[in-house]
Amino acid sequence: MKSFVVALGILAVSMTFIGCGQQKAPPAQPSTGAEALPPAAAPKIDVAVQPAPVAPAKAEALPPAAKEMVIADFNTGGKPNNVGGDFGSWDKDPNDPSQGTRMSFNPDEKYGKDGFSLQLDYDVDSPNPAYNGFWMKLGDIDATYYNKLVLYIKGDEAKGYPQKLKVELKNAKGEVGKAYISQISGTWAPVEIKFSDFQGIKDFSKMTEFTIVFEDSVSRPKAGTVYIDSMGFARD
Ligand SMILES: [Ca+2]
Repeated sequence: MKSFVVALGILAVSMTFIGCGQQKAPPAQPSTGAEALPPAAAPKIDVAVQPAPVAPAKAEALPPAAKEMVIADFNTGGKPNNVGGDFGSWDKDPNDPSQGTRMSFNPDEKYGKDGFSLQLDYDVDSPNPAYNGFWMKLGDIDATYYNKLVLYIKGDEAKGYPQKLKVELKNAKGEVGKAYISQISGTWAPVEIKFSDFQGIKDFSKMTEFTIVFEDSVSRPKAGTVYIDSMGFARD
């Protein structure tokens, strides 16, 4: 009887060991199973053919444009003009000392309370053909919203001033529009010239330059001074 109990105990211990061995066995999982699988293909997105969504146009977003655009009020007493454009005087023949236009800024003769006007002292009294004047860049602005050139002008009573002078508007196409100002007096006066009155230019979508021309053929007297201020574009 005693030997039977011992044998039963050995059997129980053996079975316990066998059970433990079965529990401790590592799970039958292939360690390289994940690597063996082909890599999952990333979804291909071709950005170039995926157009960005276009925001719907908002008709009410545009504020009403001002009826006048000031291009040059000369109130800083220097360059550039109000649209960032350079300007200066020019002579047909810089080697002819008997003719020319001199540009300066005048704080006493000006249109409005503050700043300066542009003073142009011209001289076309020469034995040679003579014309000279003033040029100003317009920064390629689109003037199609407007329909006229506006500026203020005054002649100098003491030094004399021309009864007539030519103004030009040029565009990026190379068109040169020409018109004459003939209502100059010894007091500040507004000048308006409709775009349709400029001969030689049709396109006002990309404006490059504004010029003033004193010509020996029309400038009487042949030397004098005019003041210019608040030049720009406007619409009726
Ligand atoms: Ca001014």
